[in-house]
Amino acid sequence: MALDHQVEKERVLRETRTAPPPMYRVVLLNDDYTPMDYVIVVLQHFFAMDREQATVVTLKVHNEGRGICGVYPKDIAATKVAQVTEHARAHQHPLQCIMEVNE
Ligand code: TYC
Repeated sequence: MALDHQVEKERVLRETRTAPPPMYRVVLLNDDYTPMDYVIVVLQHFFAMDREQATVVTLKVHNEGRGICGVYPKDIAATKVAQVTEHARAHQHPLQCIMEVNE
């Protein structure tokens, strides 16, 4: 019967649906040595922020210990973390950038 068919289709859909993949926050951590102006440039360059947004995030990290740079799929978040870390080390700054699952 058409109704049985519809009910069966709905059951199959329900049982095979998969949750969307988790997203990841990229987070900057505060330290006592990395210059503010350097952090602002990093946020503009790697996270496409304008100078004003980058300054707000930098001051948040400085005052609160950490701040979110953006939320991305896992591989993009991992690439951002690697790029920021590599850039900071190349410029002798101890800046720490991490990723964490967004729920
Ligand atoms: N606390 C640093 C200073 O006083 C500035 C800073 C901001 C460092 C953000 C890291 O992720 C950071 N120069």
